Amino acid sequence: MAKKIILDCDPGHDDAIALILAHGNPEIELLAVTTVHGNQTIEKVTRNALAVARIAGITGVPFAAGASRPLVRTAEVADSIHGESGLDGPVLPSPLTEVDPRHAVDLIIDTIMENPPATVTLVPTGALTNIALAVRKEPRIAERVKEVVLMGGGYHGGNWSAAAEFNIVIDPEAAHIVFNEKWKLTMVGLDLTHQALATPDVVAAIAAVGTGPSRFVVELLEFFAESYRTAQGFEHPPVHDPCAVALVIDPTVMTVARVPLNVELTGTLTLGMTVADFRAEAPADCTTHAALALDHAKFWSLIVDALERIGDPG
Ligand code: PIR
Ligand code: CA
Repeated sequence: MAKKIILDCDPGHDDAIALILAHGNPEIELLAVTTVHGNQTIEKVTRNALAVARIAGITGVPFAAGASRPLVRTAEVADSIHGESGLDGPVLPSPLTEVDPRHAVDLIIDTIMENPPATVTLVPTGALTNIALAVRKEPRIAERVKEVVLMGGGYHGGNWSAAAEFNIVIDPEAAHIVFNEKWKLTMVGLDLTHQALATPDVVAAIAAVGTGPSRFVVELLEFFAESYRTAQGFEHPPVHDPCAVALVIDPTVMTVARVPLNVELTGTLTLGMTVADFRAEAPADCTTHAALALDHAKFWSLIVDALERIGDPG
């Protein structure tokens, strides 16, 4: 049976690839796409999500716009990485579809409550503002979801500060809410995603698919590579967000450990740090998990397979 997911994202180069992977993989049933402030403003990331839907031929899936700013803090964007549009590099087509009239938070709640218990997986790949608001508005989603598999955080260090990763630190209070709910949560953090490097062989395999969507992904990766070279000193860019989708598709694509996790809210140097306690075996009531090691070849073959399957949508 296909795995039902809600993708809550802020496209974003890697979010766009996560969306393409979710759409192109036969194991995934994409129930809804919701957007959140983050890589760029809510207006820009929502427009980007709809442009990606057009490129990949995603129809019949509701897209809804969510929170425009964090719960407590001032909004911050990652234009140094994703550019002025949030998806700089390729020429973006104008969207063919419109956003759902519902707020993302309501679409998330409705989708989870309309589906049978333990069938819907939440896949957040941006700030956790919408997810935190959703579980506060409708607390029953906490026991009704199957699990939460998110891209964010990391137990070794950050990318937006020495200690913290972008998705967590731009809305740490929201992340704190999400990490402390009693749902099963898996953090696919920087420790894992910094292994998902778009090396030249990977880019060549994607280019060889030879379709419009594959060219789009190559152009995304070229811009992302340049950002990562200049802003973060990486030789090849880490492609974060599709890792969370890949874990839902195939649990053998990475190793995961059950480990207590929490989010630092009061540190001066460590605000938004995701602290993992690896000292001893996790207590029986621990519901948090962290991704450890990636099967690089298996991961990238999922991306190539999804592009093959999508082909050239009309
Ligand atoms: C933000 C991102 C990626 C790189 C930097 N430097 C900043 C975005 C990605 O979309 C991903 O979801 C997460 N946030 C990685 O930190
Ligand atoms: Ca993202």
